[in-house]
Amino acid sequence: MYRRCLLLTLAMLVTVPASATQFIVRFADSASAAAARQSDEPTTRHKRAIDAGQPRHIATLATGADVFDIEDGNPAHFARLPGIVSVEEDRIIRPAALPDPLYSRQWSLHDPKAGIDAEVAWKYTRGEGAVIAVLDTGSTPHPDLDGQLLPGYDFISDEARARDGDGRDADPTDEGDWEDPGDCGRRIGARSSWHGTHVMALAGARRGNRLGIVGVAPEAKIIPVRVLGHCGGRLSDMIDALSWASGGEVRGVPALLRRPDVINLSLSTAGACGEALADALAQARARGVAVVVAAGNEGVAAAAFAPANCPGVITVAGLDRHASLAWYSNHGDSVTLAAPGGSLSGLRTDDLISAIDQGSRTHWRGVFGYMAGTSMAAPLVSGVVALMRSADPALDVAALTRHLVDNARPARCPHTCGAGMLDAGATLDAVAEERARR
Ligand SMILES: [Ca+2]
Ligand SMILES: [Ca+2]
Ligand SMILES: [Ca+2]
Repeated sequence: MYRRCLLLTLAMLVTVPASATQFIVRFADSASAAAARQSDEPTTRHKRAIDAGQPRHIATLATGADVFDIEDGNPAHFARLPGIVSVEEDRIIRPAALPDPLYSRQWSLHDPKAGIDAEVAWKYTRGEGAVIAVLDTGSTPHPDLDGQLLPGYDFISDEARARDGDGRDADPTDEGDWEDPGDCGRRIGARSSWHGTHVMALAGARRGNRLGIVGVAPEAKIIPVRVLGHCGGRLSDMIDALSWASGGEVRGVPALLRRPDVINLSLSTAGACGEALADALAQARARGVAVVVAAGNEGVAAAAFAPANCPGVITVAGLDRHASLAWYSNHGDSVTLAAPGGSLSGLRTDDLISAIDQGSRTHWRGVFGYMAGTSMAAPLVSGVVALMRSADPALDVAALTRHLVDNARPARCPHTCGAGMLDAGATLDAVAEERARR
């Protein structure tokens, strides 16, 4: 019977690569094993010089199995040893492969100096139970966002701006924000940006799907809310979107199924924070929803741009590949903290890779591409807020902000960038510690 087992096993070993020379062998009884181990005696080794097929004993494992080496790598030579039950290749084992192929390019998450130390934060949570609303250009079908989105809404009232044939509607699909020459007060045209898709995936792209990137909070859900279309969006639409996305009532719009933990605003407009906008933001905060906003990309004081300059928001400046304030980033007293936004130096790998669409105008197919800006820095903070809420749902907006600020680490900012650089690991350590003390 053992002989038959051996033959079957050897038949399966046909696929062993030619380079394999070590095998793990199990014997039926200790006498057979002991006899086979004699092959490592010096006299037999000497004999091996004229017999490359002689199995040479290397070691005995804790389970009682034995490891043999065969010089020419042909396991058929085991046929000469009596009492063998099984033979298998002593395979090379490697570290578990990272299943998201572009994760290695996400320096913003794991670079020792310029990254936010996401892996430490993920020891506690990957965002289970948390929800992030992203008010932006809407979403486009993308495999790295499959299953990540909750029902959203399209708040663009103006049909021409929306490009979907009507005003507000329940479908927040990004219809493309391409510009022809002369559109939007600009002489040259532009491809569609797919800005909302890029921002959403930075915060919450799927993990472990063997595709693309990993979001900061890959187990959190995202509510796509469309407020930006062709040549941008109206403040009034954004105000209603903020009210709705924080659990408020908006006439004609069905209520949210689940109030989000954080709203991401990777958008800005020049000027003071108007009262209507400030009201909507204050209401969101009162409902327990944190609002994270981009500082803006004009390279000046963020105080000149709304909603970066609004009270009660978490305003995020952009850092480059070297953890210094990026040349384009707004800065100053309105900034709460900074996060990686990319260098925008022309070397694209120093920017942030995320999900986009390949279509130059309308949706074609989901791919991945690099972008830079405070728009990319903000969703990293929103993702960390989702992680914090997942780790401790009792945290209010003041506590969330305090944890981000207290656990930020120093960044090189010639003009101030608030508390410094977002540190997801230190922040989640602090949240877990505080929760354990309660
Ligand atoms: Ca519409
Ligand atoms: Ca629509
Ligand atoms: Ca992925």
